[in-house]
Amino acid sequence: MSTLSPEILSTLESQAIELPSWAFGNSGTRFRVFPTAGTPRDPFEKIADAAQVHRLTALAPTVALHIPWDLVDDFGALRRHAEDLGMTLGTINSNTFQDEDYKFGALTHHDERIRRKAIDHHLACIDVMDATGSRDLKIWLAEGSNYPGQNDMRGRQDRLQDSLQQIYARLGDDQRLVLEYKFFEPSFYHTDVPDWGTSYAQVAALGDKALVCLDTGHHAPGTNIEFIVMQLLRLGKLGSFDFNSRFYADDDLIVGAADPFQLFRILTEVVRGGGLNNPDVAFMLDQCHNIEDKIPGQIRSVLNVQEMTARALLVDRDALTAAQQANDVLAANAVLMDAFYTDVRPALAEWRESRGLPADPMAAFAASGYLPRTAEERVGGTQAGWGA
Ligand code: PSV
Ligand code: MN
Repeated sequence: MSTLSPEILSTLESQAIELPSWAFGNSGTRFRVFPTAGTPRDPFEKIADAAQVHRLTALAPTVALHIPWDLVDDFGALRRHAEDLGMTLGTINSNTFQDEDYKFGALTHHDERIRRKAIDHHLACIDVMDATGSRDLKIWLAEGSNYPGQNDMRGRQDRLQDSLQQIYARLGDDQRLVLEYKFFEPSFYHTDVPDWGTSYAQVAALGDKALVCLDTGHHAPGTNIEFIVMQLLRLGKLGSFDFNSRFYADDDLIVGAADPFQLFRILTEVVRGGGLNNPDVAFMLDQCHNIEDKIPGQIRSVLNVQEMTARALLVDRDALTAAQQANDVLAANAVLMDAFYTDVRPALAEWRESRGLPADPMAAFAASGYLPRTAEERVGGTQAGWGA
């Protein structure tokens, strides 16, 4: 008998995870970017690769874009290309970390010309959203300082709020802004949006269409991330996840690879807080595949999220509540561990087959010959990467 009930399977059927376009381009560390044969040369090819993930898993119908990396002349054409492949275009990510002008800040900068330029970049991103039909603008800021005294931290918060207000005012009725936080890097002394509290304070002052983006890699070691998930859901301000794994800092490794138990705990709070299959909470990946093949890396990632979601759905809520109410510490913990230790992979494979999907999407992709084919076809041009 399957370990997964029909109710759980029907919940899993609605799960959708957004893929980042940049996961399909070349990436690396500050030491070296290793190119791979067949890497997409433009956003059209990135979306074709993303469509492979969805074709084999039925889990990833949308792709997030990054501007200017994914700038094209005709976003209507990119949108049609995506739709022809059964995909839609998702979150638009702004980029204020690769322009000479932004060395000392962008939305927080004291130089009004530079701050205006950064605001205008976000307004241009919203123009893109209008053309792509995207709902969310995701803002991650590389702003801060390296030395005590270098900047007036208070003035920068005030200017950030003013900049965000101007961006917020341009959003359409059905559009949203999500503000991502990160505890350090590239600045090492202070960061302008370092934690969920700052992001929350900034977006709460804007209005209902502004929410927090939680990137799982952006916390200090030992942080109880599921507590933050619980709190943001409770406050109605969790707009999106950027899923990935970290061992040290912003490693951007495959979600669920470094610490599957943490992913389970996060998803358990998502289920508890009504965040699963809730259109207000976007599930996205924010990853890079520096040494492994990119498409299989993304397939593995969405399967990891699905597997841990299934385990989170297995938590016996009634038994958990009863044990909690009885202050039965070990029984409560055991309820959670029972769900976590349940191997759902055979049941998911069987269920996939019953829906006309491959039981093993990783093997099916390897057998498809897609990678050698694209390596042969995609000759010439410039492979996509951080700068393209
Ligand atoms: C940089 O840390 C980063 O990984 C942020 O998490 C963003 O979401 C991503 O880049 C794309 O801009
Ligand atoms: Mn992120």
